Amino acid sequence: MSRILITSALPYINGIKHLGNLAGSMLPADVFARFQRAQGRDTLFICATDEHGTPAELAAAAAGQDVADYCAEQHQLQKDIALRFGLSFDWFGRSSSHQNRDLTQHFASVLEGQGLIEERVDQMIYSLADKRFLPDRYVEGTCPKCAFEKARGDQCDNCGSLLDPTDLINPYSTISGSRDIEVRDTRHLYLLQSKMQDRLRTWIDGRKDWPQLAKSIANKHLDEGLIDRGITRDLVWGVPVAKDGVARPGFENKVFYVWFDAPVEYIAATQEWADATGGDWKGWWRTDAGADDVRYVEFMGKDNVAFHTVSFPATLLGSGEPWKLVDQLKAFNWLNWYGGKFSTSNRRGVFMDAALDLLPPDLWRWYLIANAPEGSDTAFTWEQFQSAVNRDLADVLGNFVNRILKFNETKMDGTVPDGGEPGELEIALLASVQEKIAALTDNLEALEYRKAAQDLRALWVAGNEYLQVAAPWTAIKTDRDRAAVVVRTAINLVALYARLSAPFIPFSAAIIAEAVGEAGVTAWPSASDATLLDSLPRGRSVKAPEVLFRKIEDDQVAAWTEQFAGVEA
Ligand code: B3M
Ligand code: ZN
Repeated sequence: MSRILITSALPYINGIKHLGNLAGSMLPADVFARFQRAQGRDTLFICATDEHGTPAELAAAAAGQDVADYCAEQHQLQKDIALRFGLSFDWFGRSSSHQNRDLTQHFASVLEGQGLIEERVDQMIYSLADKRFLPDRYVEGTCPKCAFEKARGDQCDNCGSLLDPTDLINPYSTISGSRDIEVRDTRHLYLLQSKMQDRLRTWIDGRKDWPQLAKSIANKHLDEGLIDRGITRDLVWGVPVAKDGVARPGFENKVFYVWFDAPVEYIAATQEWADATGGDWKGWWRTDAGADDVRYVEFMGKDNVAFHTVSFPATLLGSGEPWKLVDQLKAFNWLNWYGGKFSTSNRRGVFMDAALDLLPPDLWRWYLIANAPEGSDTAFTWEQFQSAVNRDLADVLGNFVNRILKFNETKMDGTVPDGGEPGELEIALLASVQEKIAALTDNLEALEYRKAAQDLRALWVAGNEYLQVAAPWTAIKTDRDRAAVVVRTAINLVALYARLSAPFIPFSAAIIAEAVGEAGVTAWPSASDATLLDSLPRGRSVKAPEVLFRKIEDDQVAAWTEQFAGVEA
């Protein structure tokens, strides 16, 4: 398969995301996209803001803004920050686009045609104080499954159960706090997932190479038995329940549920991209238009897995149309802030904008990938972050690059030296580098981020160890040819590091590449290439860059620990 479609879970529009959101979908997706492009594969990396539903309405209300204006503003903010983090989306769309409206309405109508949607009269929570229905996040209460007291109407954050507002025990309005609540009849559309149980089971059983976390979550939901889900809401903001611009009778004041239209936006955002660039969206999404040879990989936090393994595939499969389904789904656990959660309201933890105000993006990228919450939840600590930056980036990579290039400038003539033949040390180094590149390539392909980061670090370490033993500063005193071999080999390693590090730390990698005259050279090296350590043209002038990675000092750690610890609610 030569074409790679990548989607990252769509960040909610309700404010700047924190480092956990970045670590759990957008960043690993970006590393994968960069890696695939470097291998020369035709890659399309899609993301968007998720703009509908109660989170958007509540956030706009809190900001005192009209919801459409709020979304437009926040979309631009998130887009700018993503760019500054180096997230290389081919398209960053908006789920409020007309493409998504049309496609969402299309899916609803074909699903209904397939007998998979029906109207039901539902009991919903109505707030007398607020004079309105309270869908999803407009209501909170005690979780019927785990007794967590602040479960939301759509999902319990404590145990992960998907809920309906009427499931909640002791519910209250999140608008007014009022418990003056009654259950009223209202008409809604239901997606009959129960009818899809067998088809989904067969499909998921066929996903042999799904990472474990995703597969176990999917099977848990199937084992519990799929239940029919309401896919409309009594809200104003969202995709109207209409077909071809004509409102469905009885649904004039209703919209589709945000989780019905959000995943559809993966496709609609590709249409937005196609409309803007002349690209061929069908070739990526329709198996009758060439998408059969696409490998589609999704990235998301674990709380999103149920929607991507059950509801969205139910929409695609149930339509009876030839849509491309996900091939691999990479899910992440939580990145916590020390023991607890990130919190905007309590100013706990670092959010994406604050992160960039403090330090360059690559430092965050490296730490977050090297410590990706893959096997279990992990906790950010400043001490770990400091050590990742100082030890890995500054002491190992940065030191190697600067040491050899500075030496070459002061003791040699500042060009890739000619002369001499590789000796035993170089032959051994080549074998070790080849082996490590093979491991790194395999781990990236297998979406094993921590392992991949370890492989990359091991490559950097191998360079330092080589220099230590080969000691060009000693050789130069007696044997200029030998010094030339060592320096040449090391400068080739520098160029190799630029290419291998680029998916992880693209900004620094570009500076390193530039230093050795390889700007824009990003092709992923082949592990079996015998010229890996001797491919730069001899005589090319090379130059040590400015300090690549500034170390984080203890007093900075102390100050930031306090600054981002949060205030009690
Ligand atoms: N916006 C939830 C989240 O960011 C949601 C993902 C939608 S993916 C289609 O966790
Ligand atoms: Zn619960």
